Amino acid sequence: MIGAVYVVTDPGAPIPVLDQARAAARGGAWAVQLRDKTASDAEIARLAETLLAELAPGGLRVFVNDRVEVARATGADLHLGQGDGDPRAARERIAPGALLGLSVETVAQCAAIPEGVSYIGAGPVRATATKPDAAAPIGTDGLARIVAAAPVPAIAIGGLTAGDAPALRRAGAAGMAVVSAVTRAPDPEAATRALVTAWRQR
Ligand code: TZP
Ligand code: MG
Repeated sequence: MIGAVYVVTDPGAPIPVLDQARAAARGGAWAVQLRDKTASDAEIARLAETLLAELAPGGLRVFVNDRVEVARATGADLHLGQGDGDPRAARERIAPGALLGLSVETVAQCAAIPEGVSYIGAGPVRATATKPDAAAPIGTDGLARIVAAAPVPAIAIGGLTAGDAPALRRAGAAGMAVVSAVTRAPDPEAATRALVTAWRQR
């Protein structure tokens, strides 16, 4: 149910968000997340509807970050940060078949993962320039501790590249999420494919 490669889009990257998502889908990503702190709900909804119509039929999961009502209105999946409001309330608002993700930075936060959360985003595993307010990196050891404490699959995030895939798998992650490794790559589709290939290698 949770796939290997999850690409989070970045409106600050060199190519448009829709093209980032399309490249990720062509490259074999399991999911994309629309993450934009400043766009309006209407803009995010329009992007989500476009991606759902184009790419969900091929199996891509489409998440919106921190927009409960956009997820409800479009049928998209939802990802929440720790400060984004009550995941239980969000679960009640979104479609029964929609996935719900929650960011987790510490083992302590694993005790507060309510039923109805589908996966956690665990990190930042490594230092990241993409999220200036990110907590200190937890490393693959910290990731393994969170994996052990969490009642749901963990998707690693933060400063990750294809070379990290083996260590993330050893730590027990269900998948890996990236922003810059795909959205700022010279060839985002090839970069996504490289992540998928690295994840499958064993
Ligand atoms: N949450 C924790 S780290 C991060 C988010 C959204 C940013 C990851 O970006 P990158 O470019 O893959 O380091
Ligand atoms: Mg948030």
